Amino acid sequence: MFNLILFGPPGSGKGTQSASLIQHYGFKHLSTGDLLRSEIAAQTSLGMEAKQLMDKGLLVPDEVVVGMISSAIDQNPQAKGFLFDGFPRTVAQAEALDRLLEKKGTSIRLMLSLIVSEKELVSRLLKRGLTSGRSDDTNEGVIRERIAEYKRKTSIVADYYQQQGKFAEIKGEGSVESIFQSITSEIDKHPA
Ligand code: B4P
Repeated sequence: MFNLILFGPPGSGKGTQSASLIQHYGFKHLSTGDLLRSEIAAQTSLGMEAKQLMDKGLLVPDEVVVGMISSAIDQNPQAKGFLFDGFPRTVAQAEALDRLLEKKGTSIRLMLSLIVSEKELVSRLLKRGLTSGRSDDTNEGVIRERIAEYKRKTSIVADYYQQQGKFAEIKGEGSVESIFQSITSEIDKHPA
């Protein structure tokens, strides 16, 4: 089983590249952002609480996202491998993920980190905000807070996987296709 984490700041292309990677490799895609937005759309109490934080550019509590990922893993016993997109975003989430996968007799094979300048991140997210209807993409202040939250709590998660020898960086600027090629050539260096 090959389990991949696609990592990077908001707007770095995680969701965009995930769409092509699941087609190419048959991964089961688990995006905590998408799971949270489904809860918001269904107007559950979890979704309503998450929305308050997401609209400020802040992370949702670890226990909420870990609970969602745990049920999503349990609901997909036949998966050939998981692509984690936007998760883990804190060291506590990374540790919880290790424990969940260990119970299934598997582990993370690789974390790929998309490197994109802050100027480009802000410009991409503001552009997406024009059409996405996402309230966290329309306000530059909120976008900058999401990037600050990434620097405060998330960037350190890269060290966690680097120490385990499971980490590689990918240049995340350029065409979507050229970035996809760089990602697949890195994955193909790591047989399952
Ligand atoms: P997410 O849904 O994970 O969203 P994201 O980080 O904003 O976006 P992503 O990185 O996937 O976007 P992409 O680059 O593909 O998180 C939203 C919120 O949910 C968080 O702020 C947090 O509050 C909460 N949350 C989620 N997971 C959590 C967790 N684990 N713990 C706690 N809270 C959590 O796309 C960006 C834009 O760039 C698109 O418009 C795309 O078309 C464009 N783009 C992509 N590649 C490009 C390229 N090469 N060139 C030009 N444009 C490109």
